[in-house]
This record gives sequence, C-alpha cells and structure tokens, in this order.
Amino acid sequence: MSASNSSEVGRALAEALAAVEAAASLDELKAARIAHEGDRSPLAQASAEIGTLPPAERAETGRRVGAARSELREALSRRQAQLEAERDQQVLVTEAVDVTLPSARVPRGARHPVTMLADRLSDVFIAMGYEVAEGPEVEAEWYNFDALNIPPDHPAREMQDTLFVAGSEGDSGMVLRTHTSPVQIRSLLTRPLPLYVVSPGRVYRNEAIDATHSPVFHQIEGLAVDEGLTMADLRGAIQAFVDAMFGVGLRTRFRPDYFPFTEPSGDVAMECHVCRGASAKPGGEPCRVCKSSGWIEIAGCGMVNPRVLVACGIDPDRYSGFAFGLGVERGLMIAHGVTDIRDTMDGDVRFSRAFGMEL
Ligand code: FA5
Repeated sequence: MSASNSSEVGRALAEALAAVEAAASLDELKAARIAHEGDRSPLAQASAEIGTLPPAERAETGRRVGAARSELREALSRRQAQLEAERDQQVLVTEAVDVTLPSARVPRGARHPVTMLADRLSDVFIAMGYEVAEGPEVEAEWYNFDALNIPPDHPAREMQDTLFVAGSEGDSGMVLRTHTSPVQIRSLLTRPLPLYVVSPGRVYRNEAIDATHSPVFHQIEGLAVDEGLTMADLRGAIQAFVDAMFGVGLRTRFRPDYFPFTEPSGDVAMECHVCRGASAKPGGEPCRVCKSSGWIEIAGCGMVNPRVLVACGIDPDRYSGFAFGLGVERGLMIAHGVTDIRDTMDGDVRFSRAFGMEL
C-alpha cells in the first residue's frame, strides 16, 4: 500500500477496526493486534514509508497515518477492556463455588485397635516405672529358644510351631520370633540392673488360621529383675495391671503351668469382667465371654528361671525376677467381645471405626 494514498490508509484502518470488533476473545484480539498494529501491518509499513515521501507530502501523510494508528490503538484498548470484563464475568459464573454443597470427605487415618490396645497395655506398665524395650522380628534362634532354656532337642521347642528363615546354605539359625520373650534376653544383656521392661511386638507361628488363632499376632511381655523379687511382686504387678485395664475389684487367679524360661510358671486368669463370676455360681445366667467359668485366662507368667539369668551373666543368688506375656489380639477379643480374630486383621475400617478414632 502507499502511505500517501488516503483511501488505502482508510481501508487499512477500516479492516483493522473490523478485525478488532470481530475479535471474540482475548486470543483473537491479540492476533488482530499483531496483524494490524504489528511491525508488518499495513499501517506500520505506511508509517515507515513516510520518510521516503517527497517533503511536501510528509506532514499531511504523517498526520493521516498517525491519526489512523491512534484510532486503531484506542479501538484495541477499548476492545481489550471489554473482553477482559467479559472474561471476568464468565469466571465468576463458571468458577462459582457452592459453599453449601457437602464436601468430599477424606477420613483421617487412625491407629489400629490392636496398636491402641498394645499402647494402652504398655502405658499401664510405663506408669509403674517400666521402660519399653523392643527386639527384631527376624530373630536368632539363640535368643528365641536357647537362651530361654529351650535347647535344640527340648520338646518345648515343639510347643511353638516355628517359621524358620532359610539361609543361602540351608539353616540360617534365624527364625521369625515365636514370642516376645527373646526381648527379655536382649534386655538382660544390654541394660543395667535392676531392670523393669515391657515389650510389645509382632510374633509369628506356623499355625493355621481360625477364629482364635493366627499365624501373625501381637504379644506384650513384661520382665522385672531386681534384688529380692518374689511371686508376691509378680501377683502385685498383674493385679495392678488388671485394676488399670478393667477397674478395681476383679480378682486374679494363678494356676501352675509350664514355660522353660520361668520356674515356677503359671497361667493368670482374671475374674470375668462381664459376669464378675456370677455365671459360674449355681443358678447364674450363662456368660458368653468366660463361657460361664467365671474366669478368663489372660497371661502366661512365672519367676525368671535362674538358668536364664546365668545365660545372661547375672548372679541368680543375688537377683531374681518375674516375667509375663499375653496376646494382644486375644486381649482385644476378651475386652470387646470380638468373636473372630480374623476381624482384627482383614483391614475393614468398619471394624476399626467401632473403637473410635485415636491418632
Ligand atoms: C508364650 O508365648 C510365652 N512367651 C509367654 C510368657 C512370657 C510366659 C513370659 C511366661 C513368661 P504362649 O505360647 O502361651 O506363651 O502365648 C502367649 C499368649 O499369646 C497366649 O496366651 C495367647 O493369648 C497368645 N497366642 C498364642 N498363640 C496365638 C495365636 N496363634 N493367635 C493369637 N494369639 C495367640
């Protein structure tokens, strides 16, 4: 186009204004701006051409092209403002948030009831001055059996069906611990005396799963070694524990049992917290929780066998101790009337929810 040709300048301006008007979005307006106001646009070229015109034509042409360009600039900025206002209006509509709609709730995670109970059981002993001790789940046979007075050929080894860890050349000497009692040995070997520890943890047994047995479950173990400890101290600790868990007033009962690492050994039962022994009395209502026996077995226990103390380099003439161990899932089942241990492990939140949320 020729800058001096007024009708060409007028046409370029008209085309530019039409393009600006036709732009329906900010992107389209940007394209129109590049095409009609950019360096290669007809009006910009006309402007560049002015210097090449004969001097007499320059002023008039310059005025005309300048006026056209400023009219275009104004049209562009007007349209820009319009389109921005339209966009803002649209955003208000399309991105409107209805704050009255129910939110998509992501429930907060919580600790599992078995973990909560294990913590609560530990807390009872921590309050009595015990420390928490932990050990590995893949354990050396020596800790799991030998140091606990269960040598390789001892029939007691059969009492706990063991899962052995294969080594590269057969026997690795390692097992998945069958109970938390190896933590007794680890504690006796590493901690100073007197010693009061409680050890919650996961244990494994080569057992078929049924309503009351699982191949993976949790135990909590207590161990006290001090000068002059007797069975009376063991009874006192167990009674304090039952009082703390179920409220004061339930009696405990000790009966002889056998564990190689305690001598004498016993099993502890507490009076049924549901019927309080009434179901076992003549004419009493039947009780599902204690099967109308009036008692619920809660733990194995005993005085630490002097052979265990000797294996850990402790003088059994000076020190004595007591120990006890109980199953956490079984404890949960007793306390809350859970009839199938599988409910504690199949991960259904409806089960956990019944115990409330504790983070
Ligand atoms: C022991 O494991 C001993 N270490 C307990 C002990 C510790 C005695 C310290 C003396 C001194 P036992 O094998 O009975 O004992 O297991 C203890 C508890 O674990 C049982 O009373 C029961 O509550 C729980 N338990 C045992 N086997 C299973 C299983 N397969 N599934 C769920 N709980 C189990």
